[in-house]
Amino acid sequence: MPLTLPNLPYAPEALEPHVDTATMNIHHGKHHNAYVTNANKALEGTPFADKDAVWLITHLDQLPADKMGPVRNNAGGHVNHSMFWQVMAPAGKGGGGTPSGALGEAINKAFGSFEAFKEKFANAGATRFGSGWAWLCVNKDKNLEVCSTANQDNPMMGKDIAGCGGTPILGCDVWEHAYYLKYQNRRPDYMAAWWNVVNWAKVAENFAHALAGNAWYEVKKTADGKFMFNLKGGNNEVVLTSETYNDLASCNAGIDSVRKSAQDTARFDVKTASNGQAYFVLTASNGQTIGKSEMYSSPAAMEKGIQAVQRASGSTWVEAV
Ligand code: MN3
Repeated sequence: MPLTLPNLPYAPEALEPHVDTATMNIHHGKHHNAYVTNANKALEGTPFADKDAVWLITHLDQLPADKMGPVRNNAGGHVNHSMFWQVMAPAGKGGGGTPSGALGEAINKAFGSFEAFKEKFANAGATRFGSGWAWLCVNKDKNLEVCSTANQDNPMMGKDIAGCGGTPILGCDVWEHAYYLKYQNRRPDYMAAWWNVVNWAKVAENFAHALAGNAWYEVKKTADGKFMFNLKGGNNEVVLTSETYNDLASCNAGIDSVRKSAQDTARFDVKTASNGQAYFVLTASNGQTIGKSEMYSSPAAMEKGIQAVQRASGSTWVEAV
């Protein structure tokens, strides 16, 4: 399915006076829409036309050379803006305030205080020359980091491409199109006002998913020259063991189908082994068996395994060993 423009989760005027209505209408209806249209145009008729946007920006090196630039910019723009609308909410109605709970604690731990974090984040946005984004990310060690990227790059593209890596949980668009109508050249004023509409509950949800999503796929070559993968949870336990594949490309396709299944069409068939332990079989929407889990001592333990598979989609690292 081609990429589609998501609806705004609030009315375009809902973020007034901090983000003005005209900017919201043009930003969502014209700019974001153009990224979606142009990404679809670039991928039309290719085997990548039905890939999800996160897959695309995390597999740029697998695209034909002439598609890499357009997909980097336009699927990147789509991913970035899709998050941007979600991490904002009307001031006083979900927007503004201070992060609490695990996120608040992690911010204090990483930056010293919420105020120190805000200063670092604002500085990342203010010093980004030209167009780009300021980000709060969960890095591979599960710590919080602030960074900025140029244009429509996203930390999920990886450090080699985007200049910084990690799973973003908050992003601020610092392109002029995000603020110029109201703030003209005063980017710092826009960023200062933007805190009034940051939806910390959503950022906390992103944080929880990013931590849990540190599950990863471990690709292995078997003794007889075939390939298989393990899906490993955040604490490195094996959640799922795949079938064997004749080549690496098929193995990677298997990983993609797990990611997609876990997002959309997962069928987790629960089985009981003769010794009373439980396991599950993950079956693709076309009926093909993707893999089976390890044995679990209890249904509750198995439920955790299923949840780990579901969470791993969208934020995984593929590593060959
Ligand atoms: Mn924008």
